[in-house]
Amino acid sequence: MFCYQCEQTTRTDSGNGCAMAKGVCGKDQVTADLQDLLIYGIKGIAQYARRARGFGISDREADGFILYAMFTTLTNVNFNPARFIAMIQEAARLRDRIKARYEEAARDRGTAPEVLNGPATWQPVDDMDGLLAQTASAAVTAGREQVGDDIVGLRAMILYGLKGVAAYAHHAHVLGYESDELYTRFEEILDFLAGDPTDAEALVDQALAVGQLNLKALELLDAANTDSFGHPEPASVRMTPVKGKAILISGHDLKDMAALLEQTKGMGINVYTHGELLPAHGYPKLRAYPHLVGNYGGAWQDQTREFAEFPGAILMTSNCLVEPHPRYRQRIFTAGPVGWPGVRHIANGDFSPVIQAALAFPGFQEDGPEQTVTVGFARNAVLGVADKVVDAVKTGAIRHFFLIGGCDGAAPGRNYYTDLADRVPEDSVVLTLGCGKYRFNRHEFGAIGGIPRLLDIGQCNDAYSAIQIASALAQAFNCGVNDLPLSLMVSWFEQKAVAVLLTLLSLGIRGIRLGPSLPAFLTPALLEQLSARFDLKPITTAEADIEAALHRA
Ligand code: FS2
Ligand code: SF4
Repeated sequence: MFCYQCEQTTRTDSGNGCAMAKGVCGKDQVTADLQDLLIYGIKGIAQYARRARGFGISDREADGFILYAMFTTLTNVNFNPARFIAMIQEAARLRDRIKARYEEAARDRGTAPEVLNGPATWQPVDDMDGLLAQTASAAVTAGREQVGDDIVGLRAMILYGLKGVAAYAHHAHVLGYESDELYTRFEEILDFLAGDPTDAEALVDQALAVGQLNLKALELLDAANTDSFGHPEPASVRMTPVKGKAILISGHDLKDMAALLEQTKGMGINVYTHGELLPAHGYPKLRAYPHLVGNYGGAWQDQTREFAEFPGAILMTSNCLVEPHPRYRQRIFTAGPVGWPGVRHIANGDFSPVIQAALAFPGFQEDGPEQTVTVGFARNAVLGVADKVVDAVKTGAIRHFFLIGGCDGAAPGRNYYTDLADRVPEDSVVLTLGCGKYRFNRHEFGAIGGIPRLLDIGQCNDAYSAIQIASALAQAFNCGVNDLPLSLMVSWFEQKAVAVLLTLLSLGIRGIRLGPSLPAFLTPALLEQLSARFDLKPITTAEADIEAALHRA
């Protein structure tokens, strides 16, 4: 096992990465190795899918499978070895189907099909021991002795960025939004990785191409969400319980949430959002369900305590899942890409088992005190008052915008982001995005001329909204995004954040502050390169970084 895909990876003097029997996230060696093999199998599909497209052949089932299967390998998504074994076999089946179609098309046109190697020829064996014996060439560090840490790090950055793209594109896919252009580029980049590239410049170019591809995925997801559920609007969300039976829904998936709300209609069960589903309250078509009563709990890393205390059923629709405690193992369910051995999985969108569990548990015995937060400042809502915002900047009422975007985690260094939000001067606005906000979104921030000082744009999945807001402001001021009084303070944790960071870099955005620690897969040489080209900087202290942002240091 070797994995260094997330921020919380093991860091030691002798090297960074989770390499023992279990990763910090709880992923065991078998699951980690099976995930590597699955990625290897997916590269094999892409090798043939890319070539088949040259003959006008595409395979939508394989395209969708690639997104779903890659999503299962993100941090805190799926820990169930049995699911990985099944997906590895499915990857080989899909690859062989596309291979046959590609070779037939080539022969029909009188050309010899290309003879491919690596993942294209891999034959996964049926039994677990045999499979695990095949992991050497699939490991993320394969070839490190020959090519060195910089090349392995660049390959890893591309792969992890693609995992993030896969997650975003999968959320769009389940709502019926797909793009051939996205699939084509995605598979081209996977095919590039399958060739074990060693040219550093080409690798950097492909990493930025992943950033551009991610922008397409984010745009597609934004269209999927807003077409399906309306544009988010500012909405006040209750943060305390309401008496009655209860279901808690966590993760990011709006389709699962809509289906759960529909299936619990009129049953006397209250539905609460958790974690990254908090911004879902801003969508008019979701908010319209009266039994969507509020939000419960905070960010993902607090779930063991919060889920244990929640007196109903719990549904995880995507990351971040941590090992379910026995106190709630019988009433937590997974859906979509998520999995944990022994935890019941809803594969068909029928949430009856979740509803039965909710009815069997006592629910909340009384109402909690009223406490609310406001969500829903996505692009449409912010740009709807763009004139007011632009005027406030012109008159000096708003001096600066701090976008605190990204994830939360258990590391103590993450207090930086709370300090930052609390210390931002009174004449500046804090924009939030992702689950990093839960540490401070109940604090009092007030308003500037009627504009709230804390504007929540949404999930990490809503990064497109943030980019659109920044672009529109730049247009209004007739300048570039880098010239706006805007500082991006990115708190990264997992691979979606890698994808978003690559998007921002590919858009030429400079001076991003990244923390709480820098990616372990980036070597000092790579960091130096990114810093020279994009002025990418590590966080320091909240006071110093605010000072530097205000004075553009
Ligand atoms: Fe937070 Fe976890 Fe949103 Fe990330 S709930 S760290 O995977 O996706 O952000
Ligand atoms: Fe370690 Fe993160 Fe990989 Fe889990 S996902 S094994 S914590 S690097």
